[in-house]
Amino acid sequence: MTDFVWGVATSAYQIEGAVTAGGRGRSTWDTFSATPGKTRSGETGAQACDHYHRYPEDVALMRELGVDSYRFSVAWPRIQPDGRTLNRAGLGFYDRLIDTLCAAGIAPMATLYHWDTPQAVEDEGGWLNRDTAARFADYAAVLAEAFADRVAMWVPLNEPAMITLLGYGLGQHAPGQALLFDALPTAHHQLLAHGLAVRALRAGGAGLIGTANNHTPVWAADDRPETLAAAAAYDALHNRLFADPILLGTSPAHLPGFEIPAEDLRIISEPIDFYGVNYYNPTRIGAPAEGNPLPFELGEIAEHPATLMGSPIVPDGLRELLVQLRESYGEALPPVYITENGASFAEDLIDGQVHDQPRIDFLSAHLDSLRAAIGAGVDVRGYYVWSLLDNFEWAEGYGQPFGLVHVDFATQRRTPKDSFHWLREHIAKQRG
Ligand code: IFM
Repeated sequence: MTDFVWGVATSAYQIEGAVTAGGRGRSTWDTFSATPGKTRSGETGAQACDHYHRYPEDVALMRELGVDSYRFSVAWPRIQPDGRTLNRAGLGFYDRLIDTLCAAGIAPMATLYHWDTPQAVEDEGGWLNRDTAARFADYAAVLAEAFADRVAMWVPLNEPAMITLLGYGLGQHAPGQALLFDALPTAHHQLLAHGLAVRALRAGGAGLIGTANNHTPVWAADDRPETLAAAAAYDALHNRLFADPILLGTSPAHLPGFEIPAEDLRIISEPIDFYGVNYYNPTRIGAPAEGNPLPFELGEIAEHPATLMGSPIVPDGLRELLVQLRESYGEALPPVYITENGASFAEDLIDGQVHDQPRIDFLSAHLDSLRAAIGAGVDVRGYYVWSLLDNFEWAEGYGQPFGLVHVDFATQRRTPKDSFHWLREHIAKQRG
């Protein structure tokens, strides 16, 4: 694995804080997290890890870790506070971050959108409004012009399926709408935004352009026809909703009634250079109980241990899904990067140390699984740990530490955990 890219990943709202600094506009997550009852104990990303001011220290940590690449996201409301007007001070922050990364020999991978929509764009309908895709393409063009000379890899949208399912379908994330299947236009418009952004980035001279889609192996709870139909419906919503249109240029399989017009599919399936996969766990699916408005029931995976979030720990699921992707998409699947993988565990800072052996076991087992997928013929070129820092885990607030580095949110003191030291040695060994 000598040419393999080792990286860490974060996102703007989860770490930056400084939500009014440098002319940043309000985002949907500022609004949502300030709404009583939406996040754990009303926690918000207003301060988070204060990465906006402490990025030099965080880049120094990455350098110490020895990663090749850093995947971060750009906060759209810093660049276009009202979703239209350019804010040069916002560009300035990322300009400094990117220069600091390049000086440290760390290749920047920029995600354009990791869920923090400018509130002004949301007020005009957000992802329910087709025009948001055009707004997003303008924003992508601005970023390409500013950073194409230094950003090595680009990801237009992070986990768009989660925006559709959690943000507009179930209302558990910003903007907090519970529209169930009426949320599907947000998938269409995000897909269009992806395709238009790919075109805008290419026109602006960007290097490698890809995705960061969340994938889960779907395990049917039994083999009754109604359970298999439920599993296919869930697979369509979680896995195929974005992958089929982008990779195959077709409307997603097993989603009757969700047809994307051919002229949009041509934009959406604009060729990409890599396919980013975020993997956390498999999902068990049962047939829907009477009265369930959804065509499936989420089941338990009790035979595996779980993270603090309650996600089953199934390292082999990574191999399983990568092999499935290769089988489903064949030559249409470009080289793959694992753009996120990681876990939260209950852990304490004691005498300046965090002994997070469960995270070491988690990462080690998932890397073994990744090697098995490569051995089975899947072209995987890199792996990004989620996450560099403990951070704001959306509706779960600060209660789910995912970091290789512990953050004391009262003092902002950073403490590398045992997993940080383990990964540093692991990367060094792989390089030989
Ligand atoms: O923290 C999130 C991230 O923002 C998107 N992918 C999953 C992570 C862990 O839940």
